[in-house]
Amino acid sequence: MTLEVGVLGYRFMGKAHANALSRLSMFFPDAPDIERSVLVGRDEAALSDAADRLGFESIATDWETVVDDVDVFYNLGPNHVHAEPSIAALEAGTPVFCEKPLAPTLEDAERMADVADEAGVPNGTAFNYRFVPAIQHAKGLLEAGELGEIHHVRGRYLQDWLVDPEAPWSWRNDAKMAGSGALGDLGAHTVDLLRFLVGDDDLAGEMERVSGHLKTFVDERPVESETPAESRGNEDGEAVEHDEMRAVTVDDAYSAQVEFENGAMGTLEASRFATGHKNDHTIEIHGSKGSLRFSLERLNELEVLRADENRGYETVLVTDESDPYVDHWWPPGHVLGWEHTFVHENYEFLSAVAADDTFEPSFADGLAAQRVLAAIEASDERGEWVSIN
Ligand code: SOE
Repeated sequence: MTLEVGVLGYRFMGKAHANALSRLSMFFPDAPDIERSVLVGRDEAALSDAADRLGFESIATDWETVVDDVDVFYNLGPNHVHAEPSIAALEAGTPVFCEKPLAPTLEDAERMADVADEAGVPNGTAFNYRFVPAIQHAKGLLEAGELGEIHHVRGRYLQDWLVDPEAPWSWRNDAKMAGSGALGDLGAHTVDLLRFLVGDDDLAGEMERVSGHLKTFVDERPVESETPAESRGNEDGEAVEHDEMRAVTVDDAYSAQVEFENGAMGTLEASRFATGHKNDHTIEIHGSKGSLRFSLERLNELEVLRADENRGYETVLVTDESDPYVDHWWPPGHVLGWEHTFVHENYEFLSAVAADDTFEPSFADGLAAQRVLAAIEASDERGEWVSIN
């Protein structure tokens, strides 16, 4: 059976997922057969051009006609269009894969996760960094107890694309469309990765309470009439006037302290103002028997320190065919990159759809991350620690 995939969104994330979909049969021969069936957006001309480039059979400007017509629905639009199309698809019994953060608000994320639960069809939140081979390797070490009891967990996601006050406004700067700024866009990844790595009950457990701080450094930005396909900009294709300034209503950066269920301490941070850092996501974990470090900028490596060996951090090269997913690509040592994480997550999600199985990270995982983000925001507003419930 061939799965007909409908995709809403055709810029940055549309391209990343279309690339993944086009690689599947080439590198993952056991993946289900899929057809890039229909690409959904608002601007017909841009959509048609994108459909040609990204290999889609057809286009549609109204998602309502698509969601129950396809076998799988991908929601890769800006955050404010995550809820309604995803809910409609799930209600029609169509499996949904949705970009992160699951929604701009906790309320929307709750509605989405509730409907996903009732629908009982495969659903996924696109936290692609779970599918980095080195991260899966780290999870294996943690699950095997090789780091012992977890005491410290640190997650930092640094970018700098807004440090220039003239950098253009986009939906990512707007609270109604994005929900939050660096917090939701980058912090969601960190929170999810930490839940994935140490969230099990015998490790740190879930995050229990947080103390957060949010900061907006530049409160208005110029808008541009055209947004290049590669930018992080106006993915809904909205036309705007030159020289117009628009308010920035989200955070440019956040930091948070976290207490985990089992007593571990965490610190989280993300910024779009970290000069010189383009896409620098770092995770550090310290346990009673050892420590580990991962950096997205060196994603084929994992640094592991074992207390009983007294050799400091040693670099594990996660490029052998025995490493997760690597056997599907090139001979040992031929490194993987950012785009491979999308291929891996698409492979896992579509395999779950074909088998009518559950997939993780699900909408429930998207909601769990959103609860942490909402608590960080509430803590910043109230100036006190906030429990996550
Ligand atoms: C933002 O700059 C962004 O593109 C995020 O939206 C992605 O989720 C992240 O993977 C890279 O940075």
